[in-house]
Amino acid sequence: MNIYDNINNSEKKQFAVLIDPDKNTAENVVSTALSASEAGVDYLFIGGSLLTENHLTRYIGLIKENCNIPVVIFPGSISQVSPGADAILLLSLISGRNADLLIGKHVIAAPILRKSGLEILPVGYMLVESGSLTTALYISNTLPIPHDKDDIAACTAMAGEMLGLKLIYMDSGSGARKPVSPAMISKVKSSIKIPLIVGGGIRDPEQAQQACRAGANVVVIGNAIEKDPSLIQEMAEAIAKA
Ligand code: 1GP
Repeated sequence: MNIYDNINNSEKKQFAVLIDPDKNTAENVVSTALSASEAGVDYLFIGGSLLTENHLTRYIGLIKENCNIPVVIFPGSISQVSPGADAILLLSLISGRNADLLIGKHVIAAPILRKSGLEILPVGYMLVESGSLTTALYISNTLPIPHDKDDIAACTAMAGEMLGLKLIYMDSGSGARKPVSPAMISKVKSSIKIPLIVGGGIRDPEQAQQACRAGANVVVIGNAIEKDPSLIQEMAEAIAKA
């Protein structure tokens, strides 16, 4: 399956569950894969800004053994390339001005990615200020887009699209106090033609639905589901109805 085409051509809103390999046991990963499958989750994203354990490849294998949902690596570093997945988000951190995360790491990763056989999804990744210093911000050593500066977000996304990136991902950061505002999502969506992924700090089905209605094509939820796995079903229903 070509994942980009699947995102780009989907007429319905899509739901990605994020699995942080450091925060899950093997048992959790299996049960998340099973309940995601039952709930009709579209993608399982896996990765983290900072991984201290070496579970990534094993957990991808476990997911593959237990469900047919496409697995997309959401890498925090170039060590998170694992050929067992279906695709990888090649993130260029366009909200920041850290040259290494705009292009430097990509140069080093390119030959590894080419050999991996993974589908490469080129993403304009935008961190949005969320009320606290998230791991992604600290590790990336960048300034986020201010929460209420919708114009900056729209111009950044437009520039990413003009540079040829195929997706925009607006992220408040994992466990963010507040998700990206519907106003910002809608401003960005109306400024671009490429699909929009939104995540970070979405805790309840209403917020997921608001993000979709504002223009997100794919909503990503990690923390809330780690804390309460029964939310998968509710979130999936809310996103499907959006
Ligand atoms: C973080 O967008 C993802 O990069 C998901 O965030 O864990 O807060 O849902 P949460």
